[in-house]
Amino acid sequence: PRTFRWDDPLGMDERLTDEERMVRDAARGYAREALLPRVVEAFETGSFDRAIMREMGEMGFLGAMLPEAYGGAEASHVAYGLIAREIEAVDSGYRSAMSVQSSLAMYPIYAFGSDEQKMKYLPKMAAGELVGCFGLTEADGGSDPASMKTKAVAVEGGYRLNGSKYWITNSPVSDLAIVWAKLDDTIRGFIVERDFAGFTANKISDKLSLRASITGDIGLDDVFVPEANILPGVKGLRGPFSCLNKARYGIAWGAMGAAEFCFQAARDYTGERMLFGRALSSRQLVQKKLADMQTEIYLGLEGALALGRQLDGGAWVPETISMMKRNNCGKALAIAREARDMHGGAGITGEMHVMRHVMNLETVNTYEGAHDVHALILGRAITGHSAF
Ligand code: TGC
Ligand code: FAD
Repeated sequence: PRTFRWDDPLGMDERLTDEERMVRDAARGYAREALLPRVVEAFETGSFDRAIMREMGEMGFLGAMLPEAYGGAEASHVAYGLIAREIEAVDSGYRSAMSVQSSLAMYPIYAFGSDEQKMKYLPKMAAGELVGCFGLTEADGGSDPASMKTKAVAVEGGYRLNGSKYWITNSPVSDLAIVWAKLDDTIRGFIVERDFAGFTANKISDKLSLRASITGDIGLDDVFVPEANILPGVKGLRGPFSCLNKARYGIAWGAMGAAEFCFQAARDYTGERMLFGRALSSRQLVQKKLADMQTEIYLGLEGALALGRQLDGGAWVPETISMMKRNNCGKALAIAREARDMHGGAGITGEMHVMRHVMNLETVNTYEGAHDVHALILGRAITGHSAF
């Protein structure tokens, strides 16, 4: 029999393709060499380095699943998940930047855009030259995006947009926003460029979580959007939800990447920490915690892998995505908190990175459908009753 690997107990590594392993290793190298050294300061100062988008573009991490003709790498869903896992092992905010660009800004243009829109925006977005954001949430809407108030009215040559969005990742540094608005009571997607008159995007500064990611609002004051910038291929909530399917799937991998970092940090720390004459890791209580963490992480990753293979095969349903997003985010948050505790006081320092993961995962558990909202999506599928 082969030896038990504590950091790959179910032998996932050998079930990846050569190409997936290659992508994973490239993402791991970039994340550890280029992102880890700058994250502590970025988190402390609450600043996002726009250069990261270019770097990720050069690495092929933006819109990685899209065809080469649009600057993509034609990567599998599994490869996309592996990238998310490695980047989020450093910081959920950096994974946010990657997943918003790929799944929430590029994907809708690819899936629902015209040929002209695809050629105009996607290659530059894949290179990180243009940054996009996704405006669905409104201050009064949150979990209930169907209640959105942002409106589009047809005018000569295009549309006039009025309204506002809140909690929008990357909006203050974006060159374009995918804005979802009601046109005659039907939700439609619009590509709104930053320099369209009446468009504003201000940073939300009072954030104790995801500080290395920039979050803002979007203001739309009578913004004229030309006909060429409406997404022609979709009507209704299916549009934004199709993008969320991709992003939520990536988060299921990413959150486990953050949890894995915390688990490994707790293992290393308790292995070195000498108390009462022995290493902390020689204690039963500590070992049980490590075993619980390990079990949840590698089961969660197996679930993400199974889902990724379904997405790659084309036979999948959104409820499975809800299950994996919910499970992996909730478990990752619990694991990060436990790892923080096992580090004692050292666990609250920036240097150990664990407390930062705890704070970030609070957001990850809430955005892209809050933990309980995904429970209600599953509850509806189990019982046939909508309890929203
Ligand atoms: P409901 O009646 O369930 O559905 C309305 C229409 O949408 C279709 N649909 C989907 N289509 C594709 N994929 C899915 N997952 C879909 N879910 C629903 C559905 O078939 C229907 O189509 P049609 O043609 O029949 O009209 O809609 P509801 O209003 O009852 O909504 C239910 C609920 C609560 C599940 C939904 O509103 C929800 O998921 N709320 C959570 C909101 C959310 O996730 N917001 C995310 C904002 S973006 C974000 O957080 C980015 S953070 C990124 C980062 O920084 O990484
Ligand atoms: P609410 O909807 O007010 O929920 C509050 C609580 O009520 C939650 O615990 C929820 O689970 C619970 N709840 C809600 N409905 C029910 C119910 N029916 N029954 C029982 N409990 C319920 N949005 C975008 O569009 N684009 C982005 O790029 C983006 N980035 C974000 C970045 C950050 C840092 C954050 C914090 C959010 C971001 N969001 C973005 C918004 C995010 O998707 C919302 O925060 C999320 O959907 C929850 O909405 P809310 O914050 O208004 O909470």
